[in-house]
Amino acid sequence: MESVLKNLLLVLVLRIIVCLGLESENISNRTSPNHRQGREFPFFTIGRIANTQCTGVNGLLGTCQVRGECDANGGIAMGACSTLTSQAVCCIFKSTCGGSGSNNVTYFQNSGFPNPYNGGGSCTYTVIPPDNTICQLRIDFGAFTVSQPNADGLCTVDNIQITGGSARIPVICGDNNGQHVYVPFSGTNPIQVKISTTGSVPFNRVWNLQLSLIACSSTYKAPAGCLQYFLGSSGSVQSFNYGRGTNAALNANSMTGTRQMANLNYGICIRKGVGICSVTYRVPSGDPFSFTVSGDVGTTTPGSAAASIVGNACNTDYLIIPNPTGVTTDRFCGLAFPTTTSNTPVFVMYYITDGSDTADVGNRGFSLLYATTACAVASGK
Ligand SMILES: [Ca+2]
Repeated sequence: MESVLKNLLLVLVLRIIVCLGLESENISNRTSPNHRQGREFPFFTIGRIANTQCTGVNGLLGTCQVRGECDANGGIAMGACSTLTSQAVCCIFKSTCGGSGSNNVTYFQNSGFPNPYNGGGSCTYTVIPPDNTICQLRIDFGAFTVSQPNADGLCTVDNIQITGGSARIPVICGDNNGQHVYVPFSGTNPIQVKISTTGSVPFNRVWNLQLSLIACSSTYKAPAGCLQYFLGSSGSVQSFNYGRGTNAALNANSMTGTRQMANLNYGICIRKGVGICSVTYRVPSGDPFSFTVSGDVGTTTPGSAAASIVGNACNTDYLIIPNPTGVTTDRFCGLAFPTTTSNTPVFVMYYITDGSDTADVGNRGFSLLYATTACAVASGK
């Protein structure tokens, strides 16, 4: 019995060795333009490897590359990315202050990550689009925690500024784990991602930004005008720096400041799948502060129907949901949010804030759930 198993194992090992030999020959042949015909695995080419996104054994996203290419580019090999050959590795790129590159995916981290950075100065990573087939940069804030804004929502101590693209990207700070932004490239001009921190203010600053190039032909490309683009058929949307705690900063009236970022004006879009007709936004249960956009949290009970304000009375900080059904206005503010359904060609809402919060007290922004709904099936079928 044991000898049978040994023989089977030997045959298996020999088969693997033969296969790997064929494939590695195939790879080396493919690097030469003179050898493009009649290979054992005609679907398997170097070009195909180089262009594929992969997930490394550490869970990070990388680019499938031949091992030597990964080493030469300064990447870290994180496991195999092809079942056909061990020469193809999932190549992960990490960088910190002063870095630049054109990789499909790069992780831009604070110095010493995952430990926090307590110092000051500016830290920039520059993304260089390889050519004009790349249209957008998606930045996922795997981690991004820096100081809170001042009481008016201005990021005066720490902030992130993203420049060089063809759209204005708001300056943000505070707690933004899990947030993301899309930045459209302006031709092949580079985009700078700059994090500025004030060393004289002690704070455990942490960032790990996933920078992904989005091809013009990609189904993940955001529609024009969308700073954020949510791909799931349902999910949650939060304003930048939304959180359960209050901002400790006091405003000019010695009242609790806001967590909302000042001077915002951006679009939040939801992907509209095939056969989908509408999207509904609602507040989650269990968080009375989930819509505290304008007003005084101390004197009005957040979440009560009476605390909701709509229409032209919303003129400082507010959400616009175009073409909502069942209501006569598209503006929403105050300290509560009525469940709202919209059925525009592109699912979008706009978030606008002004430059101060002196008249308000203790607002936190919003945390809404969304769910898309399929079109009604025509009767008589
Ligand atoms: Ca305001």
